[in-house]
Amino acid sequence: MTDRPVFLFACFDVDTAPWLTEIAAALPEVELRVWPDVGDPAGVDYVLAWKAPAEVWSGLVNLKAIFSMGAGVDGLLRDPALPSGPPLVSMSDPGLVTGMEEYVVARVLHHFRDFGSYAALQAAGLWRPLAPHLPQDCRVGVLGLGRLGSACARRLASFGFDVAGWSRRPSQVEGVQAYAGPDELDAFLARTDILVCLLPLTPQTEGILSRSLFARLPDGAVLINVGRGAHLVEDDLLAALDCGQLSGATLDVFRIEPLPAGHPFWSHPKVTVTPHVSAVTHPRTAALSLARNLRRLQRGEPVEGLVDRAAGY
Ligand code: NDP
Ligand code: OXD
Repeated sequence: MTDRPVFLFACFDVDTAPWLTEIAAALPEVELRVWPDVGDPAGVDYVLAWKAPAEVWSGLVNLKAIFSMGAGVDGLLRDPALPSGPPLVSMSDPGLVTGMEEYVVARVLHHFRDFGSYAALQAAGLWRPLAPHLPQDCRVGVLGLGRLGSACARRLASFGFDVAGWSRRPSQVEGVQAYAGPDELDAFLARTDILVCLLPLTPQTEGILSRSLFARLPDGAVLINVGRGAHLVEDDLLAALDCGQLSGATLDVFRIEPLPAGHPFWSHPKVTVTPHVSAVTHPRTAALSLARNLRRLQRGEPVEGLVDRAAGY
C-alpha cells in the first residue's frame, strides 16, 4: 500500500530505461510502475501510454488522467478499450517542437535551394548553377496551426518565406497569413508552393492529401508530410509526381510503418523518405512537461494539451 500517486509506464517500441530515469527524477512524488507489473490495477492513478495494446487498460478503473507519449493521439483514440472517463492529455514537449522546426525548416530549405537538383547534377558530373530565388517569392503553406504547425510557420517566416497556415478555427500567428475551415482551403492551396502537413489524423483529415487537393496547388508544388501517413492517398501522390503536377515530396510518415520493402516511395527519384523521425519526444524535456501537467491536475488546474475527444485531437 502507498499514499503516493501511482504512475504506470505503458509505452511500447521505445527505449524504456532513459524514460524511467527521467520520470523518476522529474516526479519523485509518484510510485512508478512499469507495465506489465501493474500491481492492483484499481490503484493506478496515471498512465503514460504509447502504442499500448488493449490489455493495458484492463482494470484501470480509477485513472485520474491518461498521458500520451506523443503529440498525436489518433492511435490511442482508435483503441476501443481506451477508458472514456479520464482526461486524455497529449504530449506538449518543447523538445518535440524544436525537432519539428528543425526538420521542416531543413526540408523547406532543401526544396527551396534546389539541393535535390544539385545532387542529380553532381551524380552526372555537371557544374551547372541554377537561377537563384528569393524567399519572399516562395509561398509556404502549413496545414494545421497547433503547437507544432504554428512553431514551424513562425520559424519559416523568420527566413523571409511568404508563409500561410490553415486551421479548423480562425487563428493568429505573427507573420503568418491565416486561413481557416473548408471555405478557405482553396485560397490557401492556390497560394502554396511548398505544402507542409501538420494536421492531426481525424475522420475529417484522413485522406486530405489527395488528387483533388494536389490539383488545387500551383503546378510544380512540393509536399512535406510530417502529420500521419493516413493523411496521404499514396497512389494520388505517385500520379501527381509522375505527371509533373508536383515536383517533389518529403515523407516522414506512412500508412504502413515501417514502410514495406519494395514500396515505390523507397526508390522514387522525387521522394525523400525518413522513418517517422521528424520530431521524437525526448525523455528529458518530456518528463519535465509531464511533471508540470501532473502537478497541475493534482491541484485541479487546467493542463496543457488536453484532448477534445469529440474533435479527435
Ligand atoms: P495540435 O492539436 O496542437 O494542432 C492541430 C492543428 O490542426 C490545429 O491548428 C487544428 O485547428 C488543426 N486542425 C485539426 N483538424 C482540422 C481540420 N479538420 N481542418 C483544419 N485544421 C484542422 O497538434 P500538434 O501541432 O501538437 O501536432 C499535429 C500532428 O503532428 C499530430 O497530431 C501528429 O499527427 C503529428 N506529429 C508527427 C510527428 C512526427 O514525428 N512525424 C511528431 C509529432 C506530431 P484549430 O487550431 O482550429 O484547433
Ligand atoms: C507523435 C509522433 O505524435 O511521434 O508525437 O508521431
